Amino acid sequence: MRLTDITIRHLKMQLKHPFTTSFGSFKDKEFLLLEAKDEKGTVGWGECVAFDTPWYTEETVKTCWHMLEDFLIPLILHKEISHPDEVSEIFKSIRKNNMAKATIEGALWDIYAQQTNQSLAEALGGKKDKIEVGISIGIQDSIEKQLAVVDQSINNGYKRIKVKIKPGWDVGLIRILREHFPDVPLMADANSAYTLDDIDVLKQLDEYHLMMIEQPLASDDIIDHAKLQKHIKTPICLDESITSLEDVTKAIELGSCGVINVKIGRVGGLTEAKKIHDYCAANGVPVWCGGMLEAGIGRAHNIALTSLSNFVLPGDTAGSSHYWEEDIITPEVVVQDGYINVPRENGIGFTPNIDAIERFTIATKHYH
Ligand code: OSB
Ligand code: MG
Repeated sequence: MRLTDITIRHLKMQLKHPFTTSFGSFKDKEFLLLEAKDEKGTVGWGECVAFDTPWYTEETVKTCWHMLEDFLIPLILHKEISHPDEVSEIFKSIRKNNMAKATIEGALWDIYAQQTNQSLAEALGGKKDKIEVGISIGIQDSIEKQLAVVDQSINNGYKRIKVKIKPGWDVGLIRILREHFPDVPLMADANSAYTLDDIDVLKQLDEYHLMMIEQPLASDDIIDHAKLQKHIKTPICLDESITSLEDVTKAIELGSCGVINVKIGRVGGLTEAKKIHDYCAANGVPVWCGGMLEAGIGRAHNIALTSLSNFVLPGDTAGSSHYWEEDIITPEVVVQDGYINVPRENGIGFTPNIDAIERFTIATKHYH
């Protein structure tokens, strides 16, 4: 493969429902799409998961475009590549900026899969033909609304419910959810809203048999999480803190978590995500695939990754219609009885809907 043309598009899509976390709320999603063509004319797609503000990690739409245009694209254009695993070596001189890197790497994996006549799932070594999925529910305006959304999600077949918590919207919420839904697989995500001063509150969650609590403490911490895990029974799942396989090995060694949320963008691409999957499988640590409110291209990559065998817990890859009035792929991602079928067509297995993409695009630039 030798990339000869790259197009970056900046899209803005309105979310069906505003999404609220411990750090604030958003009504629409701005993100970059990358379309890459190689010398044989094969086209691959990558979606950059960075948001327009750095609330989740430090990257943003603008930092990613800057990294892509000024550093990453010049390193990779016209370079002969035999396998996408080589991308990390090509980008070795660039520190972090994982979401920007993953955008190009994802497009190359798509091209690689097509040229080797495989689905992206097969190219990654995924064996499942369907994946089990859960749903992540943002903070609602009232308990009544929260109960209604959870109830609807259970009725829609989602295999586990994740709710967002923050100080003041935690034990009370979980207690009421457990009164109404005593047996539903339930977990809470704090997006790093707590500190070790909150141990007493977090301990109170122990009695509600949550599957896990996701990223309770600082977004770059693994030391305090290890301390916290000694005081609480609920398994800790790390999200923000995990940016590489190396982070995973250290977190497991320290006892900072019992579960890992894998996000392709946060760890710098599918190759690193697969390495994390393999390491966790060998060490008996369950993993699941997180979400970044992706549009169809990113969602397709998540589905392919989740087809690997150690993705044993339902992920956050809900159906297209949960987020969008209209997604940018055909067919859209459909969840039935809590499962998504893994496509078997070559590449990502969904067709980018260029007409929809153009309508959501607010800026475009070509590189060759
Ligand atoms: O912390 O997992 C998170 C969305 C945006 C950024 C971070 C997170 C989330 C979610 C929703 O929880 C995942 C999704 O539905 O895509
Ligand atoms: Mg999270």
